[in-house]
Amino acid sequence: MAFNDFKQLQNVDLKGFLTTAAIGLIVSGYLIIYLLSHTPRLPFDEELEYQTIDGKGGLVKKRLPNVCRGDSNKNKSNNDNNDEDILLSVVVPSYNETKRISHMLADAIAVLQKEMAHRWEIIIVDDGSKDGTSEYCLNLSEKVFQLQEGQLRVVKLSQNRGKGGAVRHGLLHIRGKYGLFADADGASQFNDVSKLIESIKQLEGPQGKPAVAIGSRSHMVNTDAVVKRSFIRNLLMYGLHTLVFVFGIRSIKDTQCGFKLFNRSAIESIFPYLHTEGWIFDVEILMLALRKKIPISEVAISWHEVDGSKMDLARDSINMAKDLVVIRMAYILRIYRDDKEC
Ligand SMILES: Nc1nc2c(ncn2[C@@H]2O[C@H](COP(=O)(O)OP(=O)(O)OP(=O)(O)O)[C@@H](O)[C@H]2O)c(=O)[nH]1
Ligand SMILES: *[C@@H]1O[C@H](CO)[C@@H](O)[C@H](O)[C@H]1NC(C)=O
Ligand SMILES: *[C@@H]1O[C@H](CO)[C@@H](O)[C@H](O)[C@H]1NC(C)=O
Ligand SMILES: *[C@@H]1O[C@H](CO)[C@@H](O)[C@H](O)[C@H]1NC(C)=O
Ligand SMILES: [Mg+2]
Repeated sequence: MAFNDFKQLQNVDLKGFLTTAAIGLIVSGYLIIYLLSHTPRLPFDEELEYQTIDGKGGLVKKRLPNVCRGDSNKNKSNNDNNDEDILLSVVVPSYNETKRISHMLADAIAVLQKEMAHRWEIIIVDDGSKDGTSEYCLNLSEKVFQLQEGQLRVVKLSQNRGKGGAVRHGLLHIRGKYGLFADADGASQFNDVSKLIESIKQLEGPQGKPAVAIGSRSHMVNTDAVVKRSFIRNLLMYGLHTLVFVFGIRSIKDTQCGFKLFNRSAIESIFPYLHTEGWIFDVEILMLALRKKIPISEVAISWHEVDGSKMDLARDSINMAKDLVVIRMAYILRIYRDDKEC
């Protein structure tokens, strides 16, 4: 009798212990992911305005349109070019880019003017640069490119948000039917945008379904562009590829290319739900697209390394790895939702 009692007690104790441990583990796991999860900050009021040249040597400041409200800038104020006609909006996230951006802009503007007359705009999202990137770009648009009012718009973020935050902000305030984001370093040849547009048109079909076309460098892994990068850079690249593969995106070879095209409806269904503001945001974009069954095409593009990377290899790789795990776990634990704007 006494012996049996003892055994029972032990059994209860062990069960109790295991249950407590399991609950503790789940709760602390949830708590850790919750604490590491990220909500993009709301834009400050001044970040909802853009600056552009007025074509007479001065600058004007105006309110940005909002994709989610469905306004493609329909307030036909004193804009002489018809805003609703904009085909392509190019968002350029820029952080301390005075040394690199002029090449990229020259390349882009030449292609845009040739391929789509006046039906384009460029939105520079200056992510709290300390080197006068905004002023530099406005000056270029007047003195070098001789653009018209509204063609090149500069949005200045008062505080640095990270590339993901800047791209999100830019794409949510475009006028075009299509939105492209492109790196300021001009690493991709802007010409290739026509390949992306061709590809996205096939995906969206006649009904204009949401669609995404992304540039890909996966055909280049064995070429100079990649092989010549430093050993450590390539090691980190392979590490990241492995991690991305493990944490869920297997159908896409190059997730990180800074040249991605979305149609308006894809922007509406992806970007309001994007949590990540750091470097790994590309992966969350693609995850959201996959979850929402938005078709994605990968298009091979030309690419060359450009010096002056803003990436801090040690710090940023660790953050990317951490954010990648957080994104996947947060969606599993429903801390991140793809049906609730953040
Ligand atoms: N908004 C924002 N953009 C940034 C930040 N850091 C870099 N960028 C932009 O992100 C783009 C890519 O930056 P790069 O420094 O060229 O990155 P990279 O080392 O070439 O990285 P990969 O292109 O992924 O190989 C550029 O347009 C930068 O201006 C940032 O803190 N905030
Ligand atoms: C941007 O420029 C400021 C001022 O020159 C500098 O302190 C900062 O480290 C720069 N950031 C990057 C990522 O280059
Ligand atoms: C504007 O650009 C012109 C031509 O490149 C240059 O000469 C001038 O110094 C620039 N001004 C400013 C304020 O950057
Ligand atoms: C997708 O973008 C294209 C751009 O031409 C547009 O025509 C279409 O309406 C968009 N799809 C939806 C559902 O809005
Ligand atoms: Mg680059």
